Amino acid sequence: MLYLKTFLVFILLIFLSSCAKDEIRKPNIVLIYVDDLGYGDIGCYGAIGVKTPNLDNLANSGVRFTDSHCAAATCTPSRYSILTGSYAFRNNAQILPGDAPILIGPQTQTLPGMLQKNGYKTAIVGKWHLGLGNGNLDWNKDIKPGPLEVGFDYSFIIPATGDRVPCVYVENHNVVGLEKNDPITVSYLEKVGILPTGLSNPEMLQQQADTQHSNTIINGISRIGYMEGGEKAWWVDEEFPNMLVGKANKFIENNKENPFFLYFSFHDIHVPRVPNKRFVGKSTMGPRGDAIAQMDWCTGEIINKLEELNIDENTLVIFTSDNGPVLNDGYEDMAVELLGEHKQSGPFRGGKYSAYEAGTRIPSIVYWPNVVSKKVSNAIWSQVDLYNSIANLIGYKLANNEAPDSYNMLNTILGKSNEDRSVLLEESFTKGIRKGSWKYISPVSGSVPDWMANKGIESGLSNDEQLYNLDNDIAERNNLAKINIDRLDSLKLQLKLILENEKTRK
Ligand code: NG6
Ligand code: CA
Repeated sequence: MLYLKTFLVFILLIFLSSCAKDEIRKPNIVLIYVDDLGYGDIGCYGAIGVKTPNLDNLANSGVRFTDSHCAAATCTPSRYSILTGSYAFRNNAQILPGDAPILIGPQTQTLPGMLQKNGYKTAIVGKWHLGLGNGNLDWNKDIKPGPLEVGFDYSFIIPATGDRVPCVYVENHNVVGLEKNDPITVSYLEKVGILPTGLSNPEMLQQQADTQHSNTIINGISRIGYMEGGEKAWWVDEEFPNMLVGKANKFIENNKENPFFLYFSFHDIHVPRVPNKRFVGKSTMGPRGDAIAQMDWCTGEIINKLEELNIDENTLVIFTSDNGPVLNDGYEDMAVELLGEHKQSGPFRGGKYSAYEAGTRIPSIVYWPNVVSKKVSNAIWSQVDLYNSIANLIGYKLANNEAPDSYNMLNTILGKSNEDRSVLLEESFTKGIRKGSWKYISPVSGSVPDWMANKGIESGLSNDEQLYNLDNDIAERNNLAKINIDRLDSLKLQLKLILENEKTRK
């Protein structure tokens, strides 16, 4: 009898403890990942030519960071790092063509995969740009491996970029709306099929483009790469905001009862910039500014949905960008001519592609009503740290070989601490390293590619070593490499250690 009683009490205890666990629900996580948004491009960071009321609201009750960084100055490496917690150089991640095989290997542990293991439903909606398939992909069959094979439960993607073919959405394993009798062919080597190109038919274009962006015309825009077929499946660029917000909010609705992770990866404000007509003229800067207004609206729609479902207080929202800003990135959209007083890079030098600060120093806002309080934080952290920090948030301990470069910066990210990352790697066409206010940039041999030089992009590439003290030289003008040798040597050593070790986190 005593035995039976003890047994029943034991069962009751187990039952109660499992109820308690259910009550402490894991927070939802929404990562809003904007494309090519610069430090100075939104209101709360000093934008002049465009208003961003939704983002300013987030910053009014969240943490706004002034020294947070994407892992690299271009998209593919940054995305690789944010999803794997690994520096991009470890897998030689560089801007991929639209027919590249998947960059994240099947054994790689990923942020969404880690969350999946911990009971989250995970989704990507928006730009992928990490490759699909294993080479020679047939777009008319099952498209895999892709996001579903590396940790996402649901995927609705722009496969590469808006300026690259194929110009179709892929939902889970298939091109959306593809008809059997009109198969898709894609090539980055030679023209396929008979569709007009920017070079053959410039009169068909909404925006004139440089030669790299003058291949197949889809929706009045010439792209990088050639495609043929799949006409019913072609996207309409102007509909990106409605389409992507629609899919993102549907995923949120479907998962409102369980923890979810949404990686909402914008097309804006990447080229081609052809915002929906609702946003045309919303800025004084032409299509680039209007695309920022559109991006602000999209963000607001996600927040509204969280509020409407009454789950905003249980959702950590992280808003940030994949690399710094660029004005002319291949299309004649007046971004340079209409810039006015607006400073897309804020006070920093360079932008997208650049080794200078504006390459990776981007706006980041962390918003979580009633958990995170309003703050402006100058702490240094990198997006590569999100993996480990989120693991800590949900009480998961990383395996030894998981997310090798991801530091636990949770307290900094939630605004509870001002602690800096001990050293910060900034990847670009070379490597930079920051320790506090000091910054070192590795020299490179050779010259800057023509397309960069022609577009007025300050690459930061130099045959000489560069050392700056951002405390009194925020725009990296005064190279101290020959003056402060000790500092130079110590930063070089830090960089060497990163490059030589397979793992940099504790
Ligand atoms: C570059 C393209 C640029 C853009 C970029 C990728 C040229 C000359 N430029 O190669 O237009 O597509 O790749 O941008 O082809 S990113 O944000 O995805 O890194
Ligand atoms: Ca980008």
